[in-house]
Amino acid sequence: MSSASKRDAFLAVWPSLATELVDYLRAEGMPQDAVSWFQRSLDYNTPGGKLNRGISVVDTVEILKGSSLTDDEYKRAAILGWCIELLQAYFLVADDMMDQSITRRGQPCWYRVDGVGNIAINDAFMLEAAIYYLLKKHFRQEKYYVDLLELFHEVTFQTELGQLIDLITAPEDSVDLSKFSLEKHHLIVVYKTAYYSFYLPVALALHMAGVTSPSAFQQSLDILIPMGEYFQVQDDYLDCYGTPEQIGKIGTDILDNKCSWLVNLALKKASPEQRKVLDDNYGVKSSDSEARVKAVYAELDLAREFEQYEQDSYARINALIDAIPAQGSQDGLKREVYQSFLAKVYKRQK
Ligand code: GPP
Ligand code: MG
Ligand code: MG
Ligand code: MG
Repeated sequence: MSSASKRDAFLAVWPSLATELVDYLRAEGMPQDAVSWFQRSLDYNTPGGKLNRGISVVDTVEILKGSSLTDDEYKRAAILGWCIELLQAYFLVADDMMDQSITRRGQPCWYRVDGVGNIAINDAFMLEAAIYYLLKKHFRQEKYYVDLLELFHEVTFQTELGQLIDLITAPEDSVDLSKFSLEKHHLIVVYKTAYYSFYLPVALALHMAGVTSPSAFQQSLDILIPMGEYFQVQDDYLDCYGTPEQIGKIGTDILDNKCSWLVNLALKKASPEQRKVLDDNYGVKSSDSEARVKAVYAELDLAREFEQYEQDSYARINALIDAIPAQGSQDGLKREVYQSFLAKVYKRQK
């Protein structure tokens, strides 16, 4: 199946899930304006992205099974996929407020929509609550139900830890670039991105496929966490070098004093003069300062550094994948699970 038709098939499941969620509000006797508000928040924030995480659940379940899914198997895998997309929606609504972002997926960030503002905080909580409503409704009878709950809870906590260090490493009022390091960056991105974006889809698929052996989950972590780190370095790169048309959002990392991969590379390579420009302009909320930082990035040829990093990461992750026996490991995990994931993100432009 082409990736466009995969996307269409996955998207086709969404309306019925949104309906189940708003029907719950109706059943609780909520007023019509509340029902409409939730419907609008669900539709504005959940389906508009690349849907890589959600579709990966379906792809992985199919690869683990080794043949096409029945309609019912497809639907259930897609529901788990949509639960990750709801988790992502919850994180993004909140992250955009914390990062004071302007646009997301080519439209205004939800908190910036007329009449929304701080209500977006509650909307974020409701997007998270929707996950557990759907899990209970559709998976309560499965013996792996508790595993699903624990997994979502653990991965959410890990992401929040990552977000915490992301935020406290980037205070608005005191810029101190000596607090940054690639080690710090590694910790931030593994926690804020890799667990929920890369490990979670595969771990959900493993539970659904009835895999219980801890070594299967460990193998997934060993490969998917480095892949998630690579993905967030791409995100940091695109924040500066992607166009808003491409990436659907306006980069804010320099203005926000973020411990981005780019600034860490710049700090490693900068001359004393360049370091002074960075110290004076990084995290200063003005487009002139942002432009001065970007000029130093250009002098240091960070775009080339990134290309090199991308090649090296690709080789390193492929080596991890190739270490799995060609016929699959004992636990039934095949190289293809990881190859299909890597193919989705390698050299991505958005
Ligand atoms: C990506 O950071 C990380 C997240 C979206 C996780 C947020 C976690 C919470 C607990 C709210 P980012 O700010 O670089 O993403 P983007 O560039 O898409 O804004
Ligand atoms: Mg952000
Ligand atoms: Mg952020
Ligand atoms: Mg970013």
